[in-house]
Amino acid sequence: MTVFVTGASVGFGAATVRRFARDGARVVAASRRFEKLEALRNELGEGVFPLELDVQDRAAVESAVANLPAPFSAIDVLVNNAGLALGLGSAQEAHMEDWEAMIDTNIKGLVYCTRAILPQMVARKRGHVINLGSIAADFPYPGGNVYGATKAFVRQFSFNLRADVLGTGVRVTDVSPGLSGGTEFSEVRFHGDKARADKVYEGTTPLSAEDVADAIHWVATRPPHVNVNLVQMMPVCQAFAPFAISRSS
Ligand code: NDP
Ligand code: 8X3
Repeated sequence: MTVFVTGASVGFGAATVRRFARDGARVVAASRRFEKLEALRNELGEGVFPLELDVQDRAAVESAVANLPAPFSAIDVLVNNAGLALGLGSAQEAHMEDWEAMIDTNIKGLVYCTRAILPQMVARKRGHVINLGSIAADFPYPGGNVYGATKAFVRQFSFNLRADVLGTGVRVTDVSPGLSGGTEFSEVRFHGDKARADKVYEGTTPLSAEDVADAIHWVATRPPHVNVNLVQMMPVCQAFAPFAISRSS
């Protein structure tokens, strides 16, 4: 099995590379920080192909996929994991640069990778696209604005992909985790403010990167006739908020 993981340098992506490599899969590990990908290859062996790639760069995505070395070029599983949240400000205050970066990565990057790899899956009549969504796709929260909307795109794109690939044997899954620690997610969201990021997880046992990698691995290893459409997962310490009501008196 050959797996292509975006956002593989840290977090869910690195855990996913480890999970599949442990089973003897060949894994293309793609992200911007090449030294972290090289470290993964050194840790896991020649079955890992480190690929420096910014998924926002459409030409780079197309060229990288077209020029993969032979043992890694026939991709069975694409894990569209590269993504980020930036900021937690309300829509009227948020920075347009943050919004653009989320749209360019979570939506456009995911679309570029999918479009570059899907045709070979359809031609081979097998393959699996696994997209990292989020509970933010389902449940709005203050400051989630564009991040949540990008993940709603991921959900709807995943389900629409299924409609298109019906009859080809290709599978599509949206894996949508909730509060997850042990990754750089909150540090990135708060622009490097580690103290603020750490507070997000204070007093909780969040999902770990390994929990999410397990879910990704599980959906990819079901029998070929089984398509898991959606995995929505939260840690036990997380549940749903009541509706917010603004009262004038
Ligand atoms: P991390 O910040 O730990 O990892 C994000 C990964 O994405 C990094 O490997 C980063 O690598 C990569 N990345 C970011 N931008 C680009 C880019 N332009 N091109 C290529 N790679 C990129 O986050 P998580 O592991 O926590 O999150 C992974 C995914 O899961 C994201 O899509 C996130 O939205 C989603 N998610 C996270 C949750 C959480 O609470 N942690 C919950 C639900 C969903 P590099 O910097 O080297 O490029
Ligand atoms: C990450 C989970 O709740 O921070 O997608 O949006 S949340």
